[in-house]
Amino acid sequence: MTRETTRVAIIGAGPAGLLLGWALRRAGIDAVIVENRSVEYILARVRAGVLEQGSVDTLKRLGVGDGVATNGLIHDGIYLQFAGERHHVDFNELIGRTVTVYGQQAVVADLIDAHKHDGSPIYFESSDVAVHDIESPSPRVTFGHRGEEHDLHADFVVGADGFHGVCRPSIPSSALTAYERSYPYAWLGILATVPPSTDELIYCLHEDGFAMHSMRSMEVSRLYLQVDPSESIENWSDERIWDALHTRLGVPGWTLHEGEITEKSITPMRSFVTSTLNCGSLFLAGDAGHIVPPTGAKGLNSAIADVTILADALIDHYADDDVALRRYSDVALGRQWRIQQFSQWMTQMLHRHPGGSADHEFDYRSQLGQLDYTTSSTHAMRSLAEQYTGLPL
Ligand code: RFL
Ligand code: PHB
Repeated sequence: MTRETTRVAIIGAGPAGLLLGWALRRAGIDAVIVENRSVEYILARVRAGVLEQGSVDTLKRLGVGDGVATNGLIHDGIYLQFAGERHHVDFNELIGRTVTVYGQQAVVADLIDAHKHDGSPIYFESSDVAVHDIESPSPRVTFGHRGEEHDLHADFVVGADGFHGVCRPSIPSSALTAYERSYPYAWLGILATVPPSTDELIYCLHEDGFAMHSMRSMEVSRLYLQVDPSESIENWSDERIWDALHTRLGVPGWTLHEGEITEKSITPMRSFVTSTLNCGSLFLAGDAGHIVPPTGAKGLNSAIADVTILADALIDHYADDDVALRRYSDVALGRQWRIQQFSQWMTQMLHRHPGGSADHEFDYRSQLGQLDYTTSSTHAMRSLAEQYTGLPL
């Protein structure tokens, strides 16, 4: 058994864990990151694509913003499409803010690169990761790594291990309530090697269901289709996917360009929030504490927001000021519930609710009314712009 000590033991090398480890390291606070997947697996994982202005500012402030500054695509707004018409919502014109298209994969690659040169140790491919004694001031993490058993002692453990991690379940059930809802739809997402057919993201409500056109670069497009959650990816040939995308996204005078599909998968949609992000010496950050449906592009940005708040609170703690650390859970969850509301609103406005009932047809027409209002009232567009580009920390 190898015994080690550190200040902060971080579980998970996703964006939350990597950014926290990096922020602490820059402040001279020792941290160790324990991850159960391989570095190759993490670098290949395709997920979110849009960074709020505040997330970009955070990456730059922490010295890991060169990639996003060089390769990020700044977008002034988005398109909302419904009833066969496409409407532009110009955030920059409405409120003077923008978003940046830069894949989560690239954020993670930049962070791993920074850690390699001058960062916290990362134990990739760890097995049987478990947290102990979280209700005491000296918690521990045990794990196997390259045939050795490790016993890592820390002042704090941070669960940045995503929705399916081990940290949230290690909080006694009497200390935590889960608030959640599921949605009767899922997203089929593809990556295609073809220049985007649009300059900014298109979110579309069509009679057949939601569709979206996003991108990763000027060479790679990312597109999504609403499908049933029980749908199997085997039922979706490339041809069927492109046909559905043409049908849903098509407007007169516009062409959707097809390309080779290099990745396709189906992601279920869920909203989930824990009642607390703190139990004793354990703190949760990112997807470990909350999940949103992807329609508002908030998952990655929320992880970055949590970490920004938590890193500053831990830095204060080591400067003998505990106020922010004690308030972390309340502050992060307060912001999170606003994001939950926005993500739920965007999701319900833009997806076709399944079923053949009278409600179903009523809902669709009511959604068209909501979209008509949202794209024609300056007040409504400003509200959308404010939330999509990111609430202040
Ligand atoms: P992550 O990225 O899930 O990272 C958690 C890390 O913890 C590791 N881990 C463990 N490590 C050690 N021991 C254990 N027992 C462990 N269990 C897990 C995992 O391997 C992983 O490396 O969480 P983090 O850092 O909080 O970041 C959050 C974001 O990843 C997430 O919010 C978004 O990607 C959500 N999301 C999307 N958000 C968007 O805004 N737009 C999107 O298009 C979008 N697509 C997605 C997504 C999430 C997906 N998931 C979770 C299945 C697509 C998918 C497929
Ligand atoms: C993406 O590019 O993957 C993406 C963009 C915006 C969203 C969701 C996903 O709301």
